[in-house]
Amino acid sequence: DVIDSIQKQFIFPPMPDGVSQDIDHILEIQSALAVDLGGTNLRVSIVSKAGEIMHMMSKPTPSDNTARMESLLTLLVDASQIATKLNCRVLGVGVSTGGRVNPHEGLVMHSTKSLEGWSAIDLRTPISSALHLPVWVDNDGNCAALGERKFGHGKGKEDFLAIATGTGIGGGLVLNGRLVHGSNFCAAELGHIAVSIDGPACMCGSSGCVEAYSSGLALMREAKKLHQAGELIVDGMKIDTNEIISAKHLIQAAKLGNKKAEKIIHLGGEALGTAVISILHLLNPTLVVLCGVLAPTYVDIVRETIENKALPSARGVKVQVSLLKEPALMGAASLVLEYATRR
Ligand code: ADP
Ligand code: BMX
Ligand code: MG
Ligand code: CA
Ligand code: ZN
Repeated sequence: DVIDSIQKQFIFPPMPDGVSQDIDHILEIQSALAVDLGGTNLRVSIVSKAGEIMHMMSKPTPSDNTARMESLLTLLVDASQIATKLNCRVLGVGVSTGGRVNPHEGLVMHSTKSLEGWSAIDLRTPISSALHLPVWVDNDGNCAALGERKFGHGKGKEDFLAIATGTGIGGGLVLNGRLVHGSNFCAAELGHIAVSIDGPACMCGSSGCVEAYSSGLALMREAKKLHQAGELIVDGMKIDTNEIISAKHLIQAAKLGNKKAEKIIHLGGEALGTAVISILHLLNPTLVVLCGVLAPTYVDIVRETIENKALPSARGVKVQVSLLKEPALMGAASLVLEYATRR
């Protein structure tokens, strides 16, 4: 408030009473409402033009479409009220979601079982009717790449790849400075690059996809198997009886010297590295940004796999862990912040 009054007194010349509201308007923070809908979590936040997360809410992703849409709209309405209190002027809504998305129509065309039933869903119409704001929608891996391009390691880069590790494995590709969507919005679905002819079943209905080896869900599947065999818990580990066994426990076990857990994680990292090599040999980008919860776990193994198996000319690629807290959310915000002000 003190700064506010100083700004009003000194930066802006004194004005008659009626005009002071315009100054408040100038001092508003231009911002976006950003959504990230993943296989496990639904996040809604207010992101400022400078890339600051002003407010964040999250809840587990509901399991049916009606509840998903309801939660989404409720959180967005709450966020827009909070935005007013924070003096944020909301320019629009950006939505990052799993699935193949037609961004021109704001439509989720198709989802794998990780968002069961989330197919042929028009997100733009209900959100824009409820909030009276323009709405942008894109795939979450694509949004992660956009987040990296605007606020992260991808700044100023012509060619790079973003890989998002979460429940699944998402991907986003920037080529010649542009995000690639492909002929039917299925480009950069990196989770479904095959690394084996047979291999474990994938949520997409196929098998041997990198997602079936390296995702949070894949590690959870293996952690549960180990636990059932009584081979997960090692000295220094404690798991409550009601706790759901997940990737987190597998990583913890590996760190505490569980060799079987270590081997599973190494296989996940090698699978991811193998998928990355395929992309290097297809596109030869300069940078790969690893995003999401598993990025720090996998980065060294991915680098080592590239070093051992990629063609010498492709090995120069930089592999970096994202420094952003929420790359996909930042990318969803960037859709609004880049395009709302351009119109
Ligand atoms: P979404 O896939 O919904 O976008 P997140 O990016 O929040 O979700 O990631 C959720 C996944 O990450 C789940 O599979 C969960 O088990 C896993 N996970 C969450 N925290 C950790 C952690 N500390 N270490 C490893 N895995 C984690
Ligand atoms: C799945 C697929 C991708 C998504 C990726 C990461 C669906 C619903 N999802 O491969 O589109 O980018 O998961 O998603 O088809 P997350 O749930 O890990 O955030
Ligand atoms: Mg996600
Ligand atoms: Ca993608
Ligand atoms: Zn698959």
